[in-house]
Amino acid sequence: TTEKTRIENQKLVDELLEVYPARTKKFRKKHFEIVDQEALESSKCSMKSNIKSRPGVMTTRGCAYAGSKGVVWGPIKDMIHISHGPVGCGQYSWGTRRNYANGVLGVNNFTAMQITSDFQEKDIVFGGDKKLEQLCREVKELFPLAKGISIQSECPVGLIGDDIEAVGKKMTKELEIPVIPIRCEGFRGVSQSLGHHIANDAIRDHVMGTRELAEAGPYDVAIIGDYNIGGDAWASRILLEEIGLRVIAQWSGDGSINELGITHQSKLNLVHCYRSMNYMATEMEEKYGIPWMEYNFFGPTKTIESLRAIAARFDESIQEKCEQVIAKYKPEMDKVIAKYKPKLAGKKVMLLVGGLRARHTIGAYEDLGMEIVSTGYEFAHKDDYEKTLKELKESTILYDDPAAFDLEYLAEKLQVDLMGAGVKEKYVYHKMGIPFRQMHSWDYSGPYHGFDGFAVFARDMDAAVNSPVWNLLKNPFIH
Ligand code: CFM
Repeated sequence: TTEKTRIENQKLVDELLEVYPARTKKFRKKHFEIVDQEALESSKCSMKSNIKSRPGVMTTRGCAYAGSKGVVWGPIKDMIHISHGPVGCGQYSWGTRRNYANGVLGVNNFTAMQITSDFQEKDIVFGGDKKLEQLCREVKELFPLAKGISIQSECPVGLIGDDIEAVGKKMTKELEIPVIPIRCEGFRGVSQSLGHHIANDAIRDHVMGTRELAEAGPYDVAIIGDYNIGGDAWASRILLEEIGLRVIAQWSGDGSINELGITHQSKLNLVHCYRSMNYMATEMEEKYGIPWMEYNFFGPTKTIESLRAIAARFDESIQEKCEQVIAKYKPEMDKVIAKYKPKLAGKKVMLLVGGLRARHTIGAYEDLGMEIVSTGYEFAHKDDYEKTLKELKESTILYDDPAAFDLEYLAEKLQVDLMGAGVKEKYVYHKMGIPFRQMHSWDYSGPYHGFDGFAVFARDMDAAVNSPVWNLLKNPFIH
């Protein structure tokens, strides 16, 4: 029974925590929760989250710079994003997120570039503002069609007290394109999450409401928080358009600065990644009265549910088209399920993703008959955990900012059939003989959003779990 599993799982987590020294154990204990009936009924979660990682305990989190440059601003394709500071941050985050964008590289798409001020000792001692000005001028000369520049601060910029705001003002005037300073120094906050917030605030202060839509329509919507990983936003956009809506902006996958500037004229903001962009949705609601809603385009069950909920915000013509679209794709989706469910039903899945997907992808796994036995986040907040509870069954193990050891211990003891996390985890699990899928980058695959995405998702999960290679591998660690 689930009650019995819950007690067993509680014991498992207690055993896991035994390896830690007393104080660390006390601290880390608050980052685990075994879902029980009470939590399910109340949707109240006692999980501690969004607090500093325990020193010495390996964390998979990123930093504020990652959250701003890598996540929110980086995908804006027609701007140059300067990694301002020492060369490493820009270099090691170069091309690591699969945010696809249309356009011609170097002309109207700069997403594949790594532009950095490459701080040297001299810049740390005497300040880097002059160098930054020079860099902005060079950018304008090299890429005259770039529609703006963002300055993404790395740690030292904040530590030495450079005035990038003054540089931004001066350069905006001189170069006649927006030059936007962003104070996303990596040391701020406890993870990339504060970087999202800082990046959102910079959009609010420098871009929101600055442009006008040539012709506004009754069905104008904006996609907020889809980064077009492996083409996700494209697979989502076509569905919204098919039900008769007009997508006026994509935040920020395959997006442009103009799209950011006109979004205050949207009729409804559709929020996919709540964690990274809820700030802007509420901002536009407060300032311009634009309603927003969350949706989930992973797996046919959630996609259909979401499409209907979106259509319900509009008139009957949209609702009618929505039903036609569902009727059109449903047989295709049933075919995908008929093909893969028999091979995947009952398989146990464990997940660790950033701040959203650990709950948003659950429905897609369940559409294939797979079961989530344990899930959690790197940097989610309390509201994310409470939203997650609605997707979980009793006895599921929930964790926050887990250490590599925690995950490996649980994966082994729970005998999971599939682990879904990031590249830092992947090869450890392969060595353990456990099938693995990257749930950040989609493992060089995708899209996973929408109906098109589900066909790819199902194929990929089957390929991972049922690969004959696992039979050839004798696991040296598990016997
Ligand atoms: Fe949102 Fe994301 Fe995520 Fe995220 Fe990220 Fe990402 Fe993520 Mo990696 S914006 S919170 S900071 S859905 S990069 S596209 S996969 S950790 S779960």
